Amino acid sequence: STVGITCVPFSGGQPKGGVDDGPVEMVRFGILDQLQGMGFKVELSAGMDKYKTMKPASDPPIGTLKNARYVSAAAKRVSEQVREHCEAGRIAVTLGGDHSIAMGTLVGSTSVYGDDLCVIWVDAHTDINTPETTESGNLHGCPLSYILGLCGEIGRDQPFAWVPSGCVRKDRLVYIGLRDVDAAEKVILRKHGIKAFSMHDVDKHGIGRIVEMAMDHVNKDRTLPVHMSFDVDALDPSVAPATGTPVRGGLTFREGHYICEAVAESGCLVALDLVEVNPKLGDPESLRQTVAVGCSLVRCSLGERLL
Ligand code: DIR
Ligand code: MN
Ligand code: MN
Ligand code: MN
Repeated sequence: STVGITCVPFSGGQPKGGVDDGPVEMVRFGILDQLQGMGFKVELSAGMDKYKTMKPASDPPIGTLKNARYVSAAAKRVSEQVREHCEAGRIAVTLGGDHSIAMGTLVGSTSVYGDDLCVIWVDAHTDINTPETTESGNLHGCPLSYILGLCGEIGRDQPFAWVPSGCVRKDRLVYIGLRDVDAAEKVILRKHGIKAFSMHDVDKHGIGRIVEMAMDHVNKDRTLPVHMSFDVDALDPSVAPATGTPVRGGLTFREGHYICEAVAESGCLVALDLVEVNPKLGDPESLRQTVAVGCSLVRCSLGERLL
């Protein structure tokens, strides 16, 4: 089978430079060859450098939102590249870039798989602020509010009018790894009954049980297509230090890999995002370690086995 890779060197959804170098570092580390070595045909989306040139000359804040036009243009292009992969029956793997690009990956995958699509969001954060609730104004903290159709007026306006609001069903989203959720986001989760497993839940039940419960929630019969969006900051900073918003108390190396292995075993994965690797943060060893773990999570999600 074929893997369709989209590299998105984009950092406009948050203030720290460097996360736009994530994809090129993962490619330099050998992710394409590694996937070929696993027996996949690898199809790489063309024109990744174009993302660097999409910044509009003028992009004043919309409410508190920063770089809204830039984020919108990049995410729209991502959605087209991911859609092409999904249409061709490839597993769409998107290498970020900050997590705002998931607005594009999910529009791309749902445009092909419709509202059957299940989303497993692995992250320290919920990324579900609306344009009304975001305190930071950073769009990497907001993609899911657009996708689920939770935004008020500001969100439905330009430049994001191209996002089909509500393209993912609220009962087909599940989180794993949470430990840094804004007060307003907690209200949103509760109000809409969105299933979420925090690090407390991982401690309590163990990662095996958590992944099973997460799958049972969104995909009881294991027949629906799954899109996993993996923010590397879900891992503990001791495992993945080179990321923009590290939070203590995260997933261990094995817990992160277990999630990917279990998703691979389900046979349901149609799309995968690996985001927020920032090679500019930290020393060379932190960088190497984070890029290596990012590549390894991608391989495991695509079925690399220990035995
Ligand atoms: C915070 C942090 N909830 C925000 N979010 C992060 O800016 O909306 N997401 N770091 O990855
Ligand atoms: Mn995060
Ligand atoms: Mn983020
Ligand atoms: Mn995130």
